Amino acid sequence: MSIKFKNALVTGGAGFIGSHLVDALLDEGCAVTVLDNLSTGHLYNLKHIKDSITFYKGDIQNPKTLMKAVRYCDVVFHQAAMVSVPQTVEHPVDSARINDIGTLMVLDAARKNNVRRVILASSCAVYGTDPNLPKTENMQPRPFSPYAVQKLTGEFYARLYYDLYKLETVCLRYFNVYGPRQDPSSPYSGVISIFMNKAVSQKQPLIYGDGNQYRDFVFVKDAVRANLLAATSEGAGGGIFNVGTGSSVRVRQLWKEICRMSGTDIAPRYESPRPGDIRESLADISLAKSALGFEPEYKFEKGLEMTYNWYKESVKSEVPD
Ligand code: UD2
Repeated sequence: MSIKFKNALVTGGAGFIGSHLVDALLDEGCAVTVLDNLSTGHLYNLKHIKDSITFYKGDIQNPKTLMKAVRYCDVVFHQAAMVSVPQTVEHPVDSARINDIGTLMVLDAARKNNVRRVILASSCAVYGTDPNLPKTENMQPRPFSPYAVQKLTGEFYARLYYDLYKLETVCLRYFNVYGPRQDPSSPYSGVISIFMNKAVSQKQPLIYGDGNQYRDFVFVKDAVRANLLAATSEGAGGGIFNVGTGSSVRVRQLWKEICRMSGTDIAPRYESPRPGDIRESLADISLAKSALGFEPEYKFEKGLEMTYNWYKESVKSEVPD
């Protein structure tokens, strides 16, 4: 891909998706600045490129640090957030400060520094309780967590900055992103990271419900490509796009696949469904295809294998979490 910008800021660049994005931007010859308060991100994720980036340890809510980080950037990828849904349920006000005010501050810093385009990490959480599948961007959002409301608010602000200030903004609604570097250590971590951790340490996984619930799992490198396309595609400004694959995998089937890959044969433990969980999730990605040229490149088996290899290696080298 040939990108048309030289200087990029990645907020949350030490995190799971952010750090992969930093790698891709460097590969494209971009000068990259990272702003991260390391609350959930890890310097470990940037160790291999630490001499090639400008790193600011700081909060998006600190105007001074934010202005310093955004200066000279033509594109901002805003990944920093409180990313756990249950955490935002426990801390609705604190999370709103980070996810709403923080996002507004990033947009405003971009406006004041004449940034060309801002890409916001949004979420399929905004679809909430709507049972219709697959999800299309024109469905009425029905958020049912503070996290979902906050992501939706970010989208509204993005659109407002586009209309009012002519700042080009693009919102990407991530479905279930997975891959190397996803931190499995919290009970609210992504199911793939938890299952990988169980498989490599030969422990029994827990399946909530009957395991027939399904998700649209998208490999992190595909999510990164969607970001680069969103930053470069003509006419994408003001848009909102699903980032998924358009196909789904059941949780039960996911564990089976990981067992096959790892030579494990541990039967999962089943518990009642997790409160608030949606049953099924699936993206319609036709808009991202037609407007951005987005096409997922990693088949599920391939992405899962790359992820498994990473977890296997990181257990060997005892990656700090
Ligand atoms: C995803 C996003 C979340 C939000 C939400 C919107 C992740 C990590 N989270 O939550 O940020 O956007 O979508 O709907 O991408 N499960 C098990 N065993 C486990 C862990 C999970 O059975 O040990 C099940 C869980 O009950 C659910 C499925 O796996 O049915 C996926 O869970 P998840 O936490 O990975 O992601 P999800 O879809 O709840």
